[in-house]
Amino acid sequence: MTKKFRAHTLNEFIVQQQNAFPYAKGDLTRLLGHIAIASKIVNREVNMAGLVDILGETGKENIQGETVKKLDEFANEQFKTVLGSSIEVCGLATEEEEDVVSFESDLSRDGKYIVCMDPLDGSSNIDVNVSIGTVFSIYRRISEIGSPSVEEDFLQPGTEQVAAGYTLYGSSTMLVYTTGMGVTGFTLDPSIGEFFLSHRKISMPDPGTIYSINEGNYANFPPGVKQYIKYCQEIDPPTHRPYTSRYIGSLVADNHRNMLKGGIYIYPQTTSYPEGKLRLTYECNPIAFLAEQAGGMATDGMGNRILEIPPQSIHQRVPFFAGPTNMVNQAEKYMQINS
Ligand code: AHM
Ligand code: MG
Repeated sequence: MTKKFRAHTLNEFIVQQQNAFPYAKGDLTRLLGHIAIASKIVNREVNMAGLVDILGETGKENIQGETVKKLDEFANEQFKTVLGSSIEVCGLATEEEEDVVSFESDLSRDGKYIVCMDPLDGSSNIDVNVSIGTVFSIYRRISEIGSPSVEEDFLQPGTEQVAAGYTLYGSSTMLVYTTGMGVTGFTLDPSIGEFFLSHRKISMPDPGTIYSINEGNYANFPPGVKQYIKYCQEIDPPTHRPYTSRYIGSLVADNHRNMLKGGIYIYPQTTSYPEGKLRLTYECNPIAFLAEQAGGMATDGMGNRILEIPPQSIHQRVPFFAGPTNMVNQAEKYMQINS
């Protein structure tokens, strides 16, 4: 007998989840739907990037002095347009904008939520057809509904996230998100433009067997990280060491693989980035929320849970250690011995 197959779309799934909360009005459901739509538009451009003349640099620099690629700019504009015309979001903070963007229409001012995001992360991989991603965090605003959003709305600790996720533009396109009830993954069927449920209750294998770090920076790593790398490389079959080294250089893709296969991601403080490279509000917090929801953890390597670090500014950087609990604890141990 053929097994009956019932495909769940992303929309069906988020509506089902909403039904678990009798007082939910559907705003978050619609907001996640809007993020999915903008992601599909970005996905279309990412896929066409080699064909249309969109690759290459704009010649401009973003506020952090990094070169802005055309696709980064395109993605930023798409999310701004889609979220700005939605009625659920009153403001947006992105990697490409120095200040928060407050949506000023009457409808937007009534929006309950703010979004922090990196519209297209992994810029160094754009031109070379390697996986990149969109990563986002959603918070309930703390300013009064009906007024413009204010910076404090965006400086809430990660523990206050209502939802977080990413879209991975990889060999297939996936949207993975959490609302604090586990992590769920959806894969885009490009022929009909629909995300289908493909990964239920993602759970990180622990301990894993992969470590992901840019070892080219080895000489500039803190002693604890250097020792942890040596630990990963030691031969000890009962603990599955040496671990495999995998590093794409795209936060989303590296953490996606690690979450599915079991691996630790580390971007520590270095000489060039004394505070770490990754941004707390729109890169580390969403990945940390997902890591915890998949059974893992995320810290700054100095004993602090990422989600509890109070952001001082929207572009604040932080050292980042994320992965299965046993692996992150082990790395933390080496960091502490050497501090
Ligand atoms: P970006 O926001 O400019 O793309 O930088 C963030 C990226 C992450 O995706 C990635 O994990 C990291 O930077 C890679 O940095 P490096 O090239 O220094 O290893
Ligand atoms: Mg980024």
